[in-house]
Amino acid sequence: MPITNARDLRAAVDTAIAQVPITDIHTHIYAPGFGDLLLWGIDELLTYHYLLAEVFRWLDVSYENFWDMSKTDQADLIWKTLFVERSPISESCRGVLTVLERLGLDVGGRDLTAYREFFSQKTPEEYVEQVFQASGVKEVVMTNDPFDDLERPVWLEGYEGDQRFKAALRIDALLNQWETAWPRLKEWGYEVTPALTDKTFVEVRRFLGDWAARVGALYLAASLPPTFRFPEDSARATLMKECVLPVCGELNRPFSMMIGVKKLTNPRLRLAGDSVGKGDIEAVEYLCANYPQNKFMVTMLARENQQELCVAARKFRNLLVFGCWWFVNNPSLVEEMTRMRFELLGLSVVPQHSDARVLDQLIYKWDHAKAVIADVLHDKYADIVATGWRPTEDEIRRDVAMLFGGNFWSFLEKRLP
Ligand code: RAT
Ligand code: ZN
Repeated sequence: MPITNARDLRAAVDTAIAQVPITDIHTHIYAPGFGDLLLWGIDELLTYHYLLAEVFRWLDVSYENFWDMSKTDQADLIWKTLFVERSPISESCRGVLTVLERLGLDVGGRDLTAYREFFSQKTPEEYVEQVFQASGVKEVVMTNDPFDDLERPVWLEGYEGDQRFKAALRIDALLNQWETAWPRLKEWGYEVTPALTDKTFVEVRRFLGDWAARVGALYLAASLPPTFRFPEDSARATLMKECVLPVCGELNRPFSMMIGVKKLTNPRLRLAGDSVGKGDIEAVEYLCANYPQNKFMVTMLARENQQELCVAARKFRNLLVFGCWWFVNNPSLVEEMTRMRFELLGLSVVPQHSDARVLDQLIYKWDHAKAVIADVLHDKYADIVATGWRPTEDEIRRDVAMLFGGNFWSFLEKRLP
C-alpha cells in the first residue's frame, strides 16, 4: 500500500529499522570459539578504551599505577569517576547505560555489584544469543589479524567456525610495519627478505592467499595514517601495489581502508592513545581510478574528509563508503554524515558499522545508530512524499535491508568489467 500521510511514513520507517536483520561489517568481537578473546560483561564495558581516554582527564594517578591495577579495580575507579562523581553524558558513558537498560537492569539503582551479579550468571554462548537478539544483529564481521599472537593459534589449531561471525583479514602489521613484519613471515615459512624483491612479493602474496583462505576472509583491511599516500615510494605503497591489490583482485575481495588514525599520539594511554588527522582523498581517488577492477571499502576518521569521500564515491563505482568510525561515531556527527551521504549517494552506502570490542556494545552502538538513521531516512522520504511520490512499506523495507547489510553483500559479489 502506498504511504500518503506523515504518521504512516514514520511508523513504516521505524518498523523496518527495528526489524531489519543487521550485518555488522566491522567489529572487534570474536566468536565464542576464540575463548577469552571474546570480551563481554560490565567490567569490559567500563574499561573500554573510549572510556579510558575520558577517565584519565579526571584522574591524578599515574598511567603506570593505573595499568598495574586489576581490571575490576580499574572498572570500579571508572564507575566512580565517570558515573558517580559526575553525570555520564558522553556518548561512551551513555552507551553503558543503554546496554544496562536494554538488558532489563535498574539503571537508576546505580548498583555496580548488582550488575556484576547479573553477568556472573551468564555463559558466553547464551549471552551471544541474547545480545544478537537484543541488537537485531544477524551476523558480524570480525577483525582477524594473523600477526596477533593470541588469535593466530586459534586458527592454526582447528577453529571450527561460526556462521554468525564472519572474518576479515587485517593486515596493518604487514603494511605499516614491514621492518617487524618480514621476520615473522620468514619464521612462518615464507621466503621473504627485508628488500622488496620479486621473490618477496610472490611470498607475501602466498601469505595473503593462505590466510585469506584459512579464515574465509570477506575482505582484506588495514587502518592507515593521515599521511597515507598512493602511489608513493614506500614499503606500504609497494606492498599494496605488488601484493594486496593483486590478491584482492584475484579473489574478487574488497580492500577496506580505514584512513586517518594517528597512532599513539599519547603512548602512555595504550589502546586509548590514538588520535585523528585529515587524510588524503587523492590516494583514494588514484586507487579507484587506476585499479578499476579492484573494489575498495573506505571509511575516514576526520570529519573534514567526509564530503570529499562522498564525492569520490559518486565518481567511482568500485568505492563503497561505510560507517561513522570511532571519533565520528557520535550522534551529532552520525546525523550530519548520514544526511550528506543520502543526499549525495542515495541509498548506495553502508551508513554504519559498530566497531564493537565488547559483545554487549552491539546493543548500544546499534540502538544509537538506528535512532539517528531512522530520523534522517524519515526526513528524506518525507521530502519526496511532499512531491507526490508514494513509497510503499515493502519498498521502505527493501531500502532499509540494503543499508543494513544488503549493499555490503552485493558489493562483495560485484564483478567489475
Ligand atoms: O574504534 C576502535 O576501537 C579503534 O581502536 C580501532 O580499533 C579501529 O576501529 C580500528 O579498527 O583500527
Ligand atoms: Zn575497528
